[in-house]
Amino acid sequence: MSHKKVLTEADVTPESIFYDRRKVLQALGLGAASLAFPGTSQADLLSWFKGNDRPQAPAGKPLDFTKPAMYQANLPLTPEDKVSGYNNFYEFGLDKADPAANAGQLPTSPWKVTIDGEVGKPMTLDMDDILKRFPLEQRIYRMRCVEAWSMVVPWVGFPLSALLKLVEPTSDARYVAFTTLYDPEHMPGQKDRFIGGGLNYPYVEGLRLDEAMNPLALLSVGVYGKTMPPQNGAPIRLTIPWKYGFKGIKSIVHIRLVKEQPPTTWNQIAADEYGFYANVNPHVDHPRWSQATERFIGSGGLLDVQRQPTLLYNGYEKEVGHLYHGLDLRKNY
Ligand SMILES: Nc1nc2c(c(=O)[nH]1)N[C@H]1C(S)=C(S)[C@@H](COP(=O)(O)O)O[C@H]1N2
Ligand SMILES: [Mo]
Repeated sequence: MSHKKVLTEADVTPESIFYDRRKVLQALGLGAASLAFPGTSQADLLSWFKGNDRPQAPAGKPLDFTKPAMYQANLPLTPEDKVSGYNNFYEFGLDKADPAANAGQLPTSPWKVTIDGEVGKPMTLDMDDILKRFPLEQRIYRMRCVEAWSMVVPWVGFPLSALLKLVEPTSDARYVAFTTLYDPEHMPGQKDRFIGGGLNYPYVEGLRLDEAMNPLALLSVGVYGKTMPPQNGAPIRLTIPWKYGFKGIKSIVHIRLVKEQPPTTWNQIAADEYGFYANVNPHVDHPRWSQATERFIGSGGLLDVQRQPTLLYNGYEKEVGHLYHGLDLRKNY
């Protein structure tokens, strides 16, 4: 999702090669760095290349949740180590392995979320409050990154609509604006433009109110049955399965109901490439690569890259197609 380098679709690194590259890097690192730092032990260097010297997140806690039949899609899941090892979270670096290596010390408890703006009952909720108030469910969703890779993820969360109803949106509320935590001390990408890819921080996202009220729109607090790992956006993030992954803003601290369409981070940096809507669409290509197919990240390893057709609205047309009737999807990408 680098906006500077001119990428073709073939440059988007297959995850099998990504894992291989980590191994090569580790091996090379050992060799090269051993020469540069003759006093350093191989174990220390290997540890450094793996990110083992950085504090790891505490293990996820098991959550209580139901499994509504309609959301238990019968699809092969992306394995847990890939869901939480291959991430985009630019606050922790641009490499897919950076979030897992660098997000471990993100303080996620206590955590508060403020919901305000065009609402009758603005409020600030503690995470414990949120977990008590909203019954959790597991939902198995397809997840499609704009970079043309995809996963199938068992999220645990609750409908965004439940939270929005609680604060009673006024008749002036037309959009919902979301903001990620701003904490440069713990998010190195917010302090250093090189690490953070030159994005504006804090990361912001938005939805039309009717999109936000759609039953598929989920606030996720866990994955694979346990609390959310920091690299996936602990303790609470958005999951909008019919839109490109960048709409799924992580580590949310503020939800504001507003009258006008709010600014969104990737749109601010490259408006011609990342629209406000960002609905998954095989017929509307990214200016630098095709969106017709995607690389599914499954249990396979090297040489087992699975390409599959991209589905309109990521396969959720029945549930969300009506939201966009009469909208030119080429203009409103
Ligand atoms: N705050 C924040 N949220 C973010 C991002 C980010 O860099 N910062 N990356 C987005 C992108 S591009 C994707 S594809 C998804 C990835 O979510 P995952 O790592 O849980 O798969 O998070 C989205 N949410
Ligand atoms: Mo993405």
